[in-house]
Amino acid sequence: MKRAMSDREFHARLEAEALGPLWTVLADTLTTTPRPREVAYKWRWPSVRPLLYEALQRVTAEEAERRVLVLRNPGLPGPTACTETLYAGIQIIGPGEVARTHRHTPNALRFIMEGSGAFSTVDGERIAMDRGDLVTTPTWTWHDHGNDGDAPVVWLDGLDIPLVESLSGMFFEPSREREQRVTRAPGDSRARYAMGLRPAYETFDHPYSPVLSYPYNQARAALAAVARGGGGSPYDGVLMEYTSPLSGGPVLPTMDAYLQWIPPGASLQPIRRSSSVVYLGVEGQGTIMIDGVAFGWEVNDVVVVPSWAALQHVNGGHDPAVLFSFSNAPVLKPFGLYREADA
Ligand code: GTQ
Repeated sequence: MKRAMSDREFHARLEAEALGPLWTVLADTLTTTPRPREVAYKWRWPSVRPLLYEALQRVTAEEAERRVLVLRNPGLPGPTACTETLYAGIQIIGPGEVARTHRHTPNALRFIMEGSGAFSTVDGERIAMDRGDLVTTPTWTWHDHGNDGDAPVVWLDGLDIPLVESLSGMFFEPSREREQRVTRAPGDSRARYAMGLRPAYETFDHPYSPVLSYPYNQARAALAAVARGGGGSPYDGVLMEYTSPLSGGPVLPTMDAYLQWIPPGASLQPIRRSSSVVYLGVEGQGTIMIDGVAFGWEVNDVVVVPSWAALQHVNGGHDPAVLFSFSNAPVLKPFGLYREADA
């Protein structure tokens, strides 16, 4: 085709009209497979912990609203992005402190890493937070945190902040009450929905699990029992999903969560997934191979696995390895965007 003017000059005239050629960007847009900007990364607990305890001295929970070190993905520009859609942070609350009541559209989950005696009050129910527990504060639920113990309590926060931002769905509201009044009996959500029973006279009309707490002793016992029975997947070992007892689906509409057991000596099969996953070491140690690079992990290390990276779990030790993880798979699945492939 004959071109009277240079392409460069044509593209400049397009740009002046807020137009652009598709044909120069098509191959970088309709990529064969996902090409996320998020990169594989590991945050080592021995590096994070002293900085977290320094933050405890430097800023009060009152000043900070939430005293959190954000796990910022080196491949992403945003100040709060661990993956393209997921936020992760490590929060610390000292004895007697209060992280005041607020609510927001992002969903949150917490996995307790260190300490005991903390609690979150979620929509009027006081939820205990002890090491290994999973506690959720679903979208738009009022929540405040406290610590009645005599030592700091630390947990991993998982939220869908980058997703909510990208969808322009962010809403936030502070409460007039610094601490919520407790209006529900202890264990109310568990009694109503986690015992294989449900109140026959009420409907729970929210897109998230009515169970706000999944204590570690129960989750760990289930995991170990299934592992003893020889169960497991060739890719993940014994991978148990925290579920909503009503839907059987994920605990939160935008994030699913798992507790996982990698048997001693296991070198599992590699797999790619179009979800992004944040892993937290809970017991023992292991290695996550990501696109051929070894990320050795120990307790309280965090490892992020990008979408479509080749992922392989290895446990070269003599003890079982236990991992917690959360992912954005629930956002992908309804739209046909979730895929897996052998790697
Ligand atoms: O505890 O409510 O890591 O609102 C980020 C935002 C924790 C929280 C975070 C939050 C919270």
